[in-house]
Amino acid sequence: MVSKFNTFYRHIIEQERKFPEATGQLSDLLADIALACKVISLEVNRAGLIDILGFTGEENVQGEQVKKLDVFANDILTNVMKQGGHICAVCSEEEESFISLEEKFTDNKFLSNKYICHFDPLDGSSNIDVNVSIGTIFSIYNRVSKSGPGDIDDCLQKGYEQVAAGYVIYGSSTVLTYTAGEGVHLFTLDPSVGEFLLSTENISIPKKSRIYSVNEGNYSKWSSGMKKYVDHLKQVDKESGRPYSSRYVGSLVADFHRNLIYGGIFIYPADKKNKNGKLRLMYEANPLSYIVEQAGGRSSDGKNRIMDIKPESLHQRTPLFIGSEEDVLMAEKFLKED
Ligand code: AHM
Ligand code: MG
Repeated sequence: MVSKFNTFYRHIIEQERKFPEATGQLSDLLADIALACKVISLEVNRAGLIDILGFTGEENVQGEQVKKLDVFANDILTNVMKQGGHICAVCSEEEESFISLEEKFTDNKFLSNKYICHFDPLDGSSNIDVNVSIGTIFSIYNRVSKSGPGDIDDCLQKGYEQVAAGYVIYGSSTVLTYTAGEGVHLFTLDPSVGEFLLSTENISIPKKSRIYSVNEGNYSKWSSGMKKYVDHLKQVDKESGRPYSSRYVGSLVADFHRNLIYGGIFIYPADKKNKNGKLRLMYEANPLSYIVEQAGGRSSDGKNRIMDIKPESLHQRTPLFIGSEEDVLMAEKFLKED
């Protein structure tokens, strides 16, 4: 239970005040992201109506072209980032390359565009048209270059260099979960006041769970270690809490969020067809890994810690095993047999 009424913005400012050298820019940047996500949330809620009225891809009553939701989310996020002036590069799962940005407030005594931001603007795209939860994932790094617009080295940093990460789920309510390295905190959007209000502070993921989330339709393409691991989870053994329950929404943010709260392991492994799995290191795996580790969980590609992987390209994929620590450790043990 939260004892005091607190907004997202007030919470991040309070967190930033713990560091005397902080300039307040990270708080402003996170507030910009939250604003963009409120706009996306509104549009997601209207999506069903837009479909009924047959607008998508056509002109609406004002004679404007109606954008697909994922394009809309990408445009809102990149535009808000461009206007905010806090970042020197924005990288999006929807864009081939990164967009570099000049410093905006040149009279500021601090370098204004000191951050890099990565987005998966609308994760769970296959669920957009069927009213199942989807979300936005974001990740923030300090720039490594000294000045000017950001470059590729700014954009390709290891996950452990993140200064903040989070996601917003557009579901039965809109929730925002974030970390800036001081625990994981959850906010719920109150649509009547238009604010994200603090729901839970310092979330910790259960050390061991009874839930696994994986697309089991790919079973025939898995390695022998992966097959044995999932077979193991399904065997009956009261003492170790098996069989596990299977829960798979098909939206990473939604599967991850449930497992963060109840405990669980989410897996998207490598398989015969997708040698590096399906999910993207920079846009999906790294931000969720930062969150899970802050919550006391674990995240790996089956062998190595996700946040230690040196990225070679923006859209690089990685196998992902993420969630309750003991479950991820167990999965890694089975994969060693491969
Ligand atoms: P997306 O970014 O195009 O939505 O793809 C990522 C999604 C994840 O949200 C989800 O976990 C996964 O793809 C589902 O993949 P599959 O349909 O192969 O199970
Ligand atoms: Mg995605």
